[in-house]
Amino acid sequence: MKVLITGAAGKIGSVLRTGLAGSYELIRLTDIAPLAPAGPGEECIVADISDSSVMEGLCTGVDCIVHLAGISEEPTSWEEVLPNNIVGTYNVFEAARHSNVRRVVYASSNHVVGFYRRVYTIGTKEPLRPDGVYALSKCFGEALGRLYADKHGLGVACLRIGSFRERPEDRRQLATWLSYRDCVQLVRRCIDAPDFHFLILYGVSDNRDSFWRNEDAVRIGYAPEDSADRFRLDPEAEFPPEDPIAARLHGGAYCLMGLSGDPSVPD
Ligand code: 15L
Repeated sequence: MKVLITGAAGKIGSVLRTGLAGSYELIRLTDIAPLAPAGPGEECIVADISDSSVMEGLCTGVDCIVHLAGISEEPTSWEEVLPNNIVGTYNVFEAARHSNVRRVVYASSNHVVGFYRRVYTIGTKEPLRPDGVYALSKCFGEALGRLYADKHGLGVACLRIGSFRERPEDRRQLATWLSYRDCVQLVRRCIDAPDFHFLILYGVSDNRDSFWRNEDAVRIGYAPEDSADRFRLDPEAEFPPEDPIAARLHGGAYCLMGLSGDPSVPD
Protein backbone atom coordinates (compact mmCIF):
# COMPACT_ATOMS: atom_id res chain seq x y z
CA MET A 1 0.00 0.00 0.00
CA LYS A 2 1.42 3.35 -1.07
CA VAL A 3 -0.28 6.39 0.43
CA LEU A 4 -0.11 10.04 -0.60
CA ILE A 5 -1.04 12.66 2.01
CA THR A 6 -1.73 16.21 0.77
CA GLY A 7 -1.57 19.08 3.25
CA ALA A 8 0.86 16.96 5.24
CA ALA A 9 2.49 19.92 7.01
CA GLY A 10 -0.82 21.06 8.52
CA LYS A 11 -2.21 20.23 11.96
CA ILE A 12 -4.01 17.03 10.98
CA GLY A 13 -1.28 16.09 8.49
CA SER A 14 1.42 16.31 11.15
CA VAL A 15 -0.52 14.12 13.58
CA LEU A 16 -1.22 11.56 10.84
CA ARG A 17 2.41 11.60 9.80
CA THR A 18 3.47 10.54 13.29
CA GLY A 19 0.54 8.20 13.87
CA LEU A 20 0.79 6.31 10.57
CA ALA A 21 4.59 6.23 10.32
CA GLY A 22 5.87 2.80 9.34
CA SER A 23 2.39 1.41 8.63
CA TYR A 24 2.61 1.34 4.85
CA GLU A 25 5.14 0.50 2.16
CA LEU A 26 5.39 4.20 1.31
CA ILE A 27 3.90 7.39 2.68
CA ARG A 28 4.45 10.28 0.28
CA LEU A 29 3.89 13.59 2.04
CA THR A 30 3.17 16.75 0.13
CA ASP A 31 2.41 20.34 1.08
CA ILE A 32 2.92 23.82 -0.29
CA ALA A 33 4.66 24.62 3.03
CA PRO A 34 8.02 23.14 4.07
CA LEU A 35 8.03 19.59 5.45
CA ALA A 36 10.43 18.07 7.98
CA PRO A 37 12.98 15.76 6.29
CA ALA A 38 11.72 12.34 5.22
CA GLY A 39 12.03 9.46 7.66
CA PRO A 40 12.13 5.75 6.80
CA GLY A 41 9.33 4.80 4.40
CA GLU A 42 8.54 8.45 3.65
CA GLU A 43 8.97 10.79 0.71
CA CYS A 44 8.51 14.54 1.14
CA ILE A 45 7.63 16.75 -1.80
CA VAL A 46 6.90 20.46 -1.52
CA ALA A 47 4.36 21.16 -4.27
CA ASP A 48 1.32 23.22 -5.25
CA ILE A 49 -1.61 20.95 -6.09
CA SER A 50 -3.56 23.75 -7.76
CA ASP A 51 -1.29 22.89 -10.71
CA SER A 52 -2.85 19.79 -12.26
CA SER A 53 0.36 18.50 -13.85
CA VAL A 54 2.11 18.68 -10.47
CA MET A 55 -0.73 16.74 -8.89
CA GLU A 56 -0.57 14.06 -11.59
CA GLY A 57 3.14 13.59 -10.88
CA LEU A 58 2.50 13.16 -7.15
CA CYS A 59 0.11 10.26 -7.81
CA THR A 60 2.62 8.02 -9.57
CA GLY A 61 2.48 4.54 -8.03
CA VAL A 62 0.00 5.61 -5.33
CA ASP A 63 -2.87 3.35 -4.13
CA CYS A 64 -4.64 5.73 -1.76
CA ILE A 65 -4.72 9.51 -1.37
CA VAL A 66 -5.56 11.19 1.93
CA HIS A 67 -6.52 14.67 0.78
CA LEU A 68 -6.19 17.25 3.56
CA ALA A 69 -4.82 20.27 1.68
CA GLY A 70 -6.86 23.46 1.50
CA ILE A 71 -8.29 26.31 3.53
CA SER A 72 -9.60 24.73 6.72
CA GLU A 73 -11.49 27.52 8.43
CA GLU A 74 -14.16 30.16 8.22
CA PRO A 75 -13.97 33.13 7.79
CA THR A 76 -12.51 32.87 4.34
CA SER A 77 -13.46 34.15 0.92
CA TRP A 78 -14.46 32.77 -2.44
CA GLU A 79 -11.15 34.10 -3.85
CA GLU A 80 -9.24 31.95 -1.33
CA VAL A 81 -11.27 28.75 -1.52
CA LEU A 82 -11.51 28.72 -5.32
CA PRO A 83 -7.86 27.79 -6.02
CA ASN A 84 -7.13 26.01 -2.75
CA ASN A 85 -10.26 23.96 -2.11
CA ILE A 86 -12.21 23.81 -5.37
CA VAL A 87 -9.48 23.61 -8.02
CA GLY A 88 -7.08 21.74 -5.72
CA THR A 89 -9.66 19.07 -4.89
CA TYR A 90 -10.72 18.71 -8.51
CA ASN A 91 -7.07 18.17 -9.43
CA VAL A 92 -6.75 15.48 -6.75
CA PHE A 93 -9.72 13.48 -8.05
CA GLU A 94 -8.73 13.92 -11.69
CA ALA A 95 -5.16 12.86 -10.99
CA ALA A 96 -6.44 9.87 -9.00
CA ARG A 97 -8.55 8.79 -11.98
CA HIS A 98 -5.74 9.17 -14.50
CA SER A 99 -3.22 7.38 -12.28
CA ASN A 100 -5.46 4.45 -11.31
CA VAL A 101 -5.40 5.36 -7.64
CA ARG A 102 -7.98 3.07 -5.98
CA ARG A 103 -9.14 5.18 -3.08
CA VAL A 104 -9.42 8.79 -1.90
CA VAL A 105 -9.98 9.72 1.74
CA TYR A 106 -11.25 13.29 1.64
CA ALA A 107 -11.10 15.70 4.57
CA SER A 108 -14.56 17.25 4.53
CA SER A 109 -16.00 19.10 7.51
CA ASN A 110 -18.94 18.92 9.89
CA HIS A 111 -19.77 22.43 8.65
CA VAL A 112 -21.39 20.96 5.50
CA VAL A 113 -24.37 20.38 7.80
CA GLY A 114 -23.74 23.37 10.06
CA PHE A 115 -27.20 24.92 9.79
CA TYR A 116 -29.02 21.93 11.32
CA ARG A 117 -30.42 22.64 14.74
CA ARG A 118 -28.87 20.79 17.62
CA VAL A 119 -32.23 19.38 18.67
CA TYR A 120 -31.73 17.04 15.68
CA THR A 121 -29.13 14.30 15.62
CA ILE A 122 -28.34 13.72 11.98
CA GLY A 123 -26.70 10.99 9.93
CA THR A 124 -25.31 11.13 6.42
CA LYS A 125 -28.45 11.03 4.27
CA GLU A 126 -29.87 14.43 5.16
CA PRO A 127 -29.50 17.28 2.63
CA LEU A 128 -26.44 19.46 3.06
CA ARG A 129 -26.79 22.76 4.95
CA PRO A 130 -23.40 24.51 4.69
CA ASP A 131 -22.75 27.35 7.10
CA GLY A 132 -20.26 29.41 5.07
CA VAL A 133 -18.00 29.61 2.03
CA TYR A 134 -15.50 27.17 3.52
CA ALA A 135 -18.30 24.66 4.15
CA LEU A 136 -19.59 25.23 0.62
CA SER A 137 -16.20 24.22 -0.77
CA LYS A 138 -16.40 21.01 1.29
CA CYS A 139 -19.88 20.30 -0.17
CA PHE A 140 -18.25 20.56 -3.58
CA GLY A 141 -15.58 18.06 -2.50
CA GLU A 142 -18.16 15.58 -1.26
CA ALA A 143 -20.16 15.86 -4.50
CA LEU A 144 -16.96 15.43 -6.49
CA GLY A 145 -16.20 12.29 -4.50
CA ARG A 146 -19.66 10.94 -5.19
CA LEU A 147 -19.23 11.59 -8.93
CA TYR A 148 -15.84 9.89 -9.08
CA ALA A 149 -17.12 6.90 -7.10
CA ASP A 150 -20.23 6.47 -9.27
CA LYS A 151 -18.71 7.34 -12.63
CA HIS A 152 -15.11 6.21 -12.34
CA GLY A 153 -15.16 3.45 -9.72
CA LEU A 154 -12.94 5.21 -7.21
CA GLY A 155 -13.49 4.23 -3.56
CA VAL A 156 -14.20 7.48 -1.72
CA ALA A 157 -14.49 8.19 2.00
CA CYS A 158 -15.52 11.71 3.03
CA LEU A 159 -14.58 12.55 6.61
CA ARG A 160 -16.79 15.24 8.12
CA ILE A 161 -14.21 16.20 10.68
CA GLY A 162 -15.48 17.72 13.91
CA SER A 163 -13.16 19.70 16.21
CA PHE A 164 -9.69 18.24 15.88
CA ARG A 165 -7.93 19.45 19.03
CA GLU A 166 -5.63 18.12 21.71
CA ARG A 167 -8.55 18.56 24.11
CA PRO A 168 -11.97 20.27 23.90
CA GLU A 169 -11.55 24.05 24.02
CA ASP A 170 -15.12 25.29 24.38
CA ARG A 171 -18.59 24.08 25.26
CA ARG A 172 -19.53 23.08 21.71
CA GLN A 173 -16.45 20.93 21.42
CA LEU A 174 -17.78 18.70 24.21
CA ALA A 175 -20.03 17.43 21.38
CA THR A 176 -17.77 17.84 18.35
CA TRP A 177 -14.29 16.94 19.66
CA LEU A 178 -12.08 14.56 17.67
CA SER A 179 -8.97 13.46 19.55
CA TYR A 180 -5.66 13.04 17.80
CA ARG A 181 -5.65 9.32 18.53
CA ASP A 182 -9.16 8.78 17.17
CA CYS A 183 -8.35 10.79 14.07
CA VAL A 184 -5.40 8.53 13.30
CA GLN A 185 -7.56 5.47 13.86
CA LEU A 186 -10.34 6.77 11.61
CA VAL A 187 -7.99 7.54 8.73
CA ARG A 188 -6.22 4.21 9.19
CA ARG A 189 -9.57 2.37 8.99
CA CYS A 190 -10.39 4.23 5.76
CA ILE A 191 -7.05 3.28 4.22
CA ASP A 192 -7.18 -0.35 5.35
CA ALA A 193 -10.88 -1.22 4.89
CA PRO A 194 -11.80 -3.79 2.25
CA ASP A 195 -13.18 -2.29 -0.98
CA PHE A 196 -15.94 0.26 -0.56
CA HIS A 197 -17.79 2.54 -2.96
CA PHE A 198 -18.67 5.79 -1.17
CA LEU A 199 -18.76 6.52 2.54
CA ILE A 200 -19.47 9.55 4.68
CA LEU A 201 -18.03 9.41 8.17
CA TYR A 202 -18.07 11.89 11.00
CA GLY A 203 -14.67 12.55 12.50
CA VAL A 204 -15.77 12.63 16.11
CA SER A 205 -14.72 10.91 19.32
CA ASP A 206 -17.13 8.99 21.53
CA ASN A 207 -18.78 12.12 22.96
CA ARG A 208 -22.07 11.74 24.84
CA ASP A 209 -23.60 14.81 23.20
CA SER A 210 -22.41 14.23 19.62
CA PHE A 211 -24.73 15.78 17.03
CA TRP A 212 -24.16 12.96 14.53
CA ARG A 213 -24.93 9.30 13.82
CA ASN A 214 -21.90 7.56 12.39
CA GLU A 215 -23.13 4.36 10.70
CA ASP A 216 -20.50 4.26 7.91
CA ALA A 217 -17.69 4.70 10.44
CA VAL A 218 -18.99 1.80 12.51
CA ARG A 219 -19.20 -0.32 9.35
CA ILE A 220 -15.49 0.02 8.69
CA GLY A 221 -14.61 -0.74 12.32
CA TYR A 222 -14.02 2.75 13.74
CA ALA A 223 -14.25 2.44 17.51
CA PRO A 224 -13.22 5.73 19.13
CA GLU A 225 -11.06 5.38 22.22
CA ASP A 226 -11.49 8.93 23.53
CA SER A 227 -14.44 10.95 24.74
CA ALA A 228 -14.88 14.63 25.53
CA ASP A 229 -17.02 13.53 28.48
CA ARG A 230 -14.05 13.22 30.79
CA PHE A 231 -13.40 16.95 30.41
CA ARG A 232 -16.82 17.72 31.91
CA LEU A 233 -15.50 16.55 35.24
CA ASP A 234 -12.50 18.83 35.12
CA PRO A 235 -13.22 22.13 36.92
CA GLU A 236 -10.89 23.90 34.49
CA ALA A 237 -13.19 22.83 31.71
CA GLU A 238 -16.12 24.93 32.87
CA PHE A 239 -16.40 26.63 29.54
CA PRO A 240 -18.36 29.88 29.24
CA PRO A 241 -21.76 29.57 27.59
CA GLU A 242 -22.03 29.96 23.82
CA ASP A 243 -23.87 32.76 22.05
CA PRO A 244 -27.55 31.73 22.30
CA ILE A 245 -28.06 31.57 18.52
CA ALA A 246 -24.83 29.69 17.87
CA ALA A 247 -25.77 27.29 20.66
CA ARG A 248 -28.84 26.19 18.70
CA LEU A 249 -26.95 25.20 15.56
CA HIS A 250 -24.53 22.38 14.75
CA GLY A 251 -22.02 24.78 13.19
CA GLY A 252 -22.00 27.11 16.20
CA ALA A 253 -20.15 30.39 15.67
CA TYR A 254 -19.51 29.64 11.98
CA CYS A 255 -23.24 30.11 11.34
CA LEU A 256 -23.05 33.67 12.67
CA MET A 257 -20.12 34.80 10.51
CA GLY A 258 -21.48 37.15 7.87
CA LEU A 259 -25.05 36.32 8.89
CA SER A 260 -27.56 38.77 7.44
CA GLY A 261 -30.74 36.67 7.45
CA ASP A 262 -33.17 35.97 10.23
CA PRO A 263 -31.17 34.37 13.02
CA SER A 264 -34.17 32.40 14.25
CA VAL A 265 -33.22 29.91 11.54
CA PRO A 266 -36.05 27.75 10.25
CA ASP A 267 -36.03 24.01 10.91
C1 15L B 1 -13.63 22.75 10.95
O1 15L B 1 -13.99 22.32 9.87
C2 15L B 1 -12.36 23.52 11.09
O2 15L B 1 -11.37 23.03 10.24
C3 15L B 1 -11.85 23.52 12.50
O3 15L B 1 -10.82 24.46 12.67
C4 15L B 1 -12.93 23.74 13.54
O4 15L B 1 -13.41 25.01 13.49
C5 15L B 1 -13.96 22.68 13.33
O5 15L B 1 -14.44 22.63 12.03
C6 15L B 1 -15.14 22.79 14.31
O6 15L B 1 -16.28 22.65 13.88
O7 15L B 1 -14.89 22.96 15.50
